[in-house]
Amino acid sequence: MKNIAPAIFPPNGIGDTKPTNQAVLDWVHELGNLTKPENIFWCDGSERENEFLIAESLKQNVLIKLNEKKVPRSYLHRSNPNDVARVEKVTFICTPTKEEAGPTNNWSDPADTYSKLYGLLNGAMRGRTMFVVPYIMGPPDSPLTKVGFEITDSKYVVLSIRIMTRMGKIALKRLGNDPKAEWNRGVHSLLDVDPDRRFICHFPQDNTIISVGSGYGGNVLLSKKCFALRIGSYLACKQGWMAEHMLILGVESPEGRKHYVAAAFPSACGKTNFAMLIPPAHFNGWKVTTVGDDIAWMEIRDGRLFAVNPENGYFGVVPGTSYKSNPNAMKSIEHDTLYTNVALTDDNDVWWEGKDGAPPKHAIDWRGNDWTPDSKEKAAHPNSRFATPMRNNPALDPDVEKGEGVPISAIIFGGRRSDTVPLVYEAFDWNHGVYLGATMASETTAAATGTVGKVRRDPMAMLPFCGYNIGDYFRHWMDIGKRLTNPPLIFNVNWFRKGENGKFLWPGFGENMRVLKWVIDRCEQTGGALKSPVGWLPSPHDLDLEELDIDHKSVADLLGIDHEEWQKELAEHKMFFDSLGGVVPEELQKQREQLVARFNE
Ligand code: OXD
Ligand code: MN
Repeated sequence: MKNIAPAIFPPNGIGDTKPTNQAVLDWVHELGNLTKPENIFWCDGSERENEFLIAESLKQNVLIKLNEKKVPRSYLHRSNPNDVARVEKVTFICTPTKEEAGPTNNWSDPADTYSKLYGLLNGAMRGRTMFVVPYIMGPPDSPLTKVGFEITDSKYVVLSIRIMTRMGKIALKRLGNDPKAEWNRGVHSLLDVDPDRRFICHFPQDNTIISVGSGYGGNVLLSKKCFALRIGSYLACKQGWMAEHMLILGVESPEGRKHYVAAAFPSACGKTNFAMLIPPAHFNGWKVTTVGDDIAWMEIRDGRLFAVNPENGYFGVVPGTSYKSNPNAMKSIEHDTLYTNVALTDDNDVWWEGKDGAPPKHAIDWRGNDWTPDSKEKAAHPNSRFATPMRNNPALDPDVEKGEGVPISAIIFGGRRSDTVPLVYEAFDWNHGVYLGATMASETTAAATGTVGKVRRDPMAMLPFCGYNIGDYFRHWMDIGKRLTNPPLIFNVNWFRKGENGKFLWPGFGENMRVLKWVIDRCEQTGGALKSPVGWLPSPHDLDLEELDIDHKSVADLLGIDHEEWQKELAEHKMFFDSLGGVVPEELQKQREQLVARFNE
């Protein structure tokens, strides 16, 4: 087998920051004996270490240095063309019983899976360096913050984790020496990047993840989807908090009144764009700030929900990102950014479909082949990504490091739906809001392998990320509601509704501020609404549509409830709940019956 990750040999003073916690040392020792690396590199997160790893990655062609003038301190990585997205069909939740993983997860028996994976890992790091990467998820002094370690043989993973988390000594300090302290064990090996030997396995009871055979971010940056969401959601249910696939943003009025909103959208549906929204000129004086763009960890304090962003960087979808769609993202990725699977121009700049300006006359595409505007293939892979530190974001919220988190006034659910679902509506109460989340659906995207554009139910955008039985997850949401004396209001949005001509009815992007403003008005009890069978709906004059080029018919279509479409939708809700095989809590079944009854009134 060709060694795709040859060992590197650091000089003294680099790669030798060994933790002192005996449990960590024992675990690394065990994995070292199993995978038999050439050497072990103990990461400390320092600048010097990072520079050394970048230099070695350039030598081994793991990275390509980009034009220093155009994109300073930035690099391009190309993953194997067979390995460009999360693979849900080889993602497993390995709980003692199948029932604990529930009807929406692939399950496999923990003992059998450990044995299979240990077989694959046996000798897998021969001739390679084993990196031990300590990191924390959450602000340094937050009670919600958790420690993880990832063992990996990929330099790209180490460099990415350094961007995406608070990595290195800070985690060793947080963990301390208690051998019983809670920390996540993550093991990753590229093996030979063979799709037939690719498995992403979670052992929630052991706080352990083993991922083999992939080098794509979502499968291998174990801090993110694997720990912060799958294992995180399991721990959250057990410990009474919430781990959600949500962005967190702040909205401040010209008078200085500020609210925080958390929003769950499936992968590649615009969470990063929404989190970095720039209000249109009409909203002069309004400010939107980003706390997080993908994951929220939330807990209850004084009867309210408080959220932190466990991450330290953004791993966003590149194609479509432009100064028109997301100026803050563009500014964030102009420097100190690690790109994956975008195109490389002749002057070592990066390019992707949807970037501002004309396409280059010639480029090297994401597979490393020549590309011209006449090529049939895309220059950048539709799921090409940037990893960039959140510090790069000009709209970063000043309270992003606040240990107690930010108080959440509203939760928004949303999906990509061409029809049926109105632009925005509000749930009648918490449990109705849980129903909105539980039945939300979206057209699938390139973030995961499989068909693109097919409507699938994706409860709370957590279908691929809930690390335990979805029925228990719904129950957990309702239990949280019982403990909240000042719960966030819950909304559903759909930026993607299309008109009869097949064109989007809503302009989206910055104009989503108009919807956000209504959400805030509702939180402040100043916004008007009409009662509809699906929830509180704004009438056209409840939305501020001034200075927006949109006709009355489009607004009516955006806010309309088509009873025929909804009969189909209601039948699909039932089919979805039925497909879950009896795990859906009684209260949610009741919500469905009440919704049906409201349509029949
Ligand atoms: C992501 C995803 O990468 O949801 O954030 O797939
Ligand atoms: Mn995501």
